[in-house]
Amino acid sequence: MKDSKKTNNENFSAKQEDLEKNKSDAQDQFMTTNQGVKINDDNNTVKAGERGPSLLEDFILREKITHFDHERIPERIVHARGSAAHGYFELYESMEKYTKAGFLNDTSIKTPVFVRFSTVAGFRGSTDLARDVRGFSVKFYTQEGNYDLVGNNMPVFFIQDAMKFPDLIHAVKPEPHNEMPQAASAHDTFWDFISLMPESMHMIMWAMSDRAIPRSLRMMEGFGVHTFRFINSQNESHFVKFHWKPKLGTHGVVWDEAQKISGKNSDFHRQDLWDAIENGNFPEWELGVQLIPESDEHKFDFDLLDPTKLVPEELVPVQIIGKMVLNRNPDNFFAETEQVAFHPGHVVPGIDFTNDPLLQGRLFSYTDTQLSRLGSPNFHEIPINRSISPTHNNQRDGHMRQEIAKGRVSYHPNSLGGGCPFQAKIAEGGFSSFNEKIDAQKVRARSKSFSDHFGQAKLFYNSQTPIEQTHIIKALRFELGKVETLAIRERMLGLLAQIDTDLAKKVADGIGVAVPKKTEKPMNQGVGADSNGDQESKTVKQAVEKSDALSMILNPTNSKTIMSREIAFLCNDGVMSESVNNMKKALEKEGAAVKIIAPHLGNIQAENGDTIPVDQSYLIAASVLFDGIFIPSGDGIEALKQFPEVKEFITDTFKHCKYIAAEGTGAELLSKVLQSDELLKDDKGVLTSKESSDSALASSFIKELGNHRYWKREKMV
Ligand code: HDE
Repeated sequence: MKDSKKTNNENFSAKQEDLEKNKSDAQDQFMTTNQGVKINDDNNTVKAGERGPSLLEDFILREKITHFDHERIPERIVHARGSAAHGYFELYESMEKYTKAGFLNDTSIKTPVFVRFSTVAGFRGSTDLARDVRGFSVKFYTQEGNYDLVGNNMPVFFIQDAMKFPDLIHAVKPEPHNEMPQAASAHDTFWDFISLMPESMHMIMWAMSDRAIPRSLRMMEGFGVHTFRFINSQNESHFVKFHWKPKLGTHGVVWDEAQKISGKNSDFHRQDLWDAIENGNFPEWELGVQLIPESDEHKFDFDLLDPTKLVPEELVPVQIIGKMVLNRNPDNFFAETEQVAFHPGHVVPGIDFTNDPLLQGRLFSYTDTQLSRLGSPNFHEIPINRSISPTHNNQRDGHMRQEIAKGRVSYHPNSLGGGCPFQAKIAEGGFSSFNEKIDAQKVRARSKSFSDHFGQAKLFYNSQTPIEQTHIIKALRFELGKVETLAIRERMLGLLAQIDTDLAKKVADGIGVAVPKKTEKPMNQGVGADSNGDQESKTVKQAVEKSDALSMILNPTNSKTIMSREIAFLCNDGVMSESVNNMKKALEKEGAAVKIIAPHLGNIQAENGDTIPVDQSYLIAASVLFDGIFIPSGDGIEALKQFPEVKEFITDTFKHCKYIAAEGTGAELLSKVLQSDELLKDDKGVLTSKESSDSALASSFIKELGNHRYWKREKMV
């Protein structure tokens, strides 16, 4: 009993068609109650006389208010703030040798996906630019059922065992007595917990790097984090690590910028994703896998089951197997982005789990959380969660059941229903768990193979360029600087010293605390049943000591594209229209977006009388919302120096190591604002020309913008 395969296009649109069934459009329609009764007056309640009391019989009022009263559902306990989009996944080459998953076998299948990105700690209404891990959840609507790859933008995690997850989250969330701070890890409870959890050190390096403040959701890598399994049709298993590599490269902002963006536009990432898709700049990622034969399980200097470890790409290269394109924004935020329910346990035949103790805990948590968040075991019937392959079983009833199951049989085995629905044989696509051999004693313990807590933290730190190391040091100075309890700061310095003594010393210098001479042992250390579950840390020498893939700047997948980068043109009445138009044309040809900023909205009048429409005023725009600036030439440009906002625009762009181009009178304004020709002399991130409308300037500006930032400008610590 096998469903016939759909063609490529049929499959791709299958989810879209499925969602259509639930869409409504009020265009040209009467307003009605939820019972379909046309409403005659939606402005007034029924009263006893015009000025009299309202009547309880007003079923229209009661229905409207009751529905309103119940509009909110509990937000996700973690990953509450998110943004999502529809798209598809396409396979480059069949992975049949490793997995029998249909969507990874047949290159002609275009699999619909729904992808949700999120921050972890903040509430639903918090800011996008918090220093935080980003969730990267992909729901593949495959022909064999839904497959969810619920990952993050960092390849490792803070803890090794699910038992510690509630503690980690309680520590990072706002403190319980005063509910502060929002969407921030820079507070005592978080660092208290971390300072007692050496296993978190590798992840802390990632979280303190610029990976935690992405330039865009479209410019982040994604990782499955845990080691999973691919199972082929011969029931052979390979360990697999999943990677998403963004076509636009992996880029971050700087911390000062992130904090300012949070004030200027707390929806910065959400808006960027939405606008990119609306403008046809569909974000793309390639899917990569690291495959490890079952026989190599113990070949590494770390345990594949330990989620605080990554597999260096130098040891196992990432094989690119397909691409994902996001090409459609949701129609309704609540119905889709909010109600989508991911679960690492949503797997299809050909994909299976490992015994990673963090993953094992997750396999319980995600269904459980949907029950309280979405309120019913029928959450799979919500349109965004519905599988495109048919579902039949004997599960029945519950809140808000949509399906009308026919017949008298709701049990198996049965004879009255002809034995239906049938169980599928493995050859018919029935899921069967990998028959891993387990022969063990029941223990509540941590494997000794999990006890290297510093080796990969060192690898990560050593793989960063000096400027990236500087950012990590500054991030730690900021975070620990906000910690009020001295003992916590000291404990953290003790742990950092085990990663790198120079790192610890530099952080210590910034927070006015000395690195402790002796590292205090975290509480309850020891391995085994009498140790309260904690373990001794040891550092293992790594087979790989430096990996460019871990650095955002050296990342081999980074491209130099300026596609969809936003460039601000600082303009005024009296600007030279040729200067504006030529640079605009050159940038737009490369796919960048130009915004004309001026002291007022409406139009500005160019020197030659042309009118140029203004996109944003200086009151609304800010340097932190752009990737670079251009100051055109023109008689009116000098007058911009009287606006403090323009000055701030330029100095912030400079401070955040962004590229600046200026020509003619624009170049004069620039050097006046930055107040030092010396400052600009050796700065290759500032490109100026005495000429107006200089095409050579445009080409070098485009070339440099592709580098993302001119990091040489920033002082190292
Ligand atoms: Fe999650 N996590 N998590 N997590 N997680 C949730 O499920 C949980 C972990 C991740 O866009 C919750 O539906 C436990 C690792 C993402 O809707 C909850 C543990 C990774 C999302 C939950 C972890 C993740 C969640 C909250 C440790 C990276 C957002 C709402 C054992 C691989 C999904 C929900 C979305 C969401 C539990 C650890 C990623 C409570 C118990 C590791 C991207 O079930």
